[in-house]
Amino acid sequence: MMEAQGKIWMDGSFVNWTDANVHVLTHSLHYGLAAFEGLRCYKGKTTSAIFKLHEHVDRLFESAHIGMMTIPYDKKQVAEAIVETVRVNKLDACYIRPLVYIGYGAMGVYPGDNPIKLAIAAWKWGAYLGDDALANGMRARVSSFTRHHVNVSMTRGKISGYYVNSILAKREAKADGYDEAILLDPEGYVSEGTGENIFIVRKGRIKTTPLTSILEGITRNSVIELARERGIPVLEERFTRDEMYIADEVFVTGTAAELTPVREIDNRRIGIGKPGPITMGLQKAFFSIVRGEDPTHASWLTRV
Ligand code: PPE
Repeated sequence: MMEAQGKIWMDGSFVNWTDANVHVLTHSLHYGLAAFEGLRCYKGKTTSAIFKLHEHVDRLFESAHIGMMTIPYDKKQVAEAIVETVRVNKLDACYIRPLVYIGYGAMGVYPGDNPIKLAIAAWKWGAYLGDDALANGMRARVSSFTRHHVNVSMTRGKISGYYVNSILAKREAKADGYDEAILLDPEGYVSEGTGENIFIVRKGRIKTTPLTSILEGITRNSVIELARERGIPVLEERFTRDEMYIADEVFVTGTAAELTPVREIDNRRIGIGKPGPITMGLQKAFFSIVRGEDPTHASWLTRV
């Protein structure tokens, strides 16, 4: 359960958490066309900072554009509202959720001139897959559900309705005792997790899914950059489920999941069954940057 505390930004002003309500005939609630983002703010030694704020704001606008929703603010206003939401709630480390949605007006699939609304909430959120998964790796299964076909769901957009597929896959995985699901694309190649991008490591090389069937993860892009800086080759190339089984290391990335190792897939041990050296090296590098301990990528952070 979430703690009902603090304020939520709604259409230009802050409202109390418990008053941040919408009408039950809000269009997006019925048909799932809404766009959202997830950002994290990290606590550093002297100040807190939001990771890749502008990249997330850009993607929110891109998702809205794909969904033909015109956000009634510019990017600068949205970025400022996100920072303000963290400040007002006096949070030093949190997850931030902006949501663009189609409001109350006409019902029926055609949204007509219904207003486009924006809300921004922030709350404390620990390790998405648990502290143990972050340290020791998680167990995943390949889902019985297929990831989106590119002409059914345009995965470059972070669109709410697409997550029905994620929820079904996640519930199935959890019911079967796994931590997470890995979905295959309609052609049978590995696409991504329910809320994470996926990487495999074999013989010192990294492979990650190309952008055709996945969300272009901001953490993914950052980790690719960090790996290449360390001289580790990264290929954006399709791979199969058996290639995961025989990988030396597997890990997933996402704002919520951060960089989580995978120690087992479909009851097959990955590598030695523990997070490997490349995974843990990249995880350490990532956390040092976001916590402001390593100043080499200061431009990735926006101070709050
Ligand atoms: N793929 C999917 C499907 C996805 O939802 C996410 C983020 C990613 C990849 C990684 O993207 P990025 O955060 O930019 O590195 N998933 C968000 C929602 C998770 C949730 O349960 O809610 C997130 O991590 O914020």
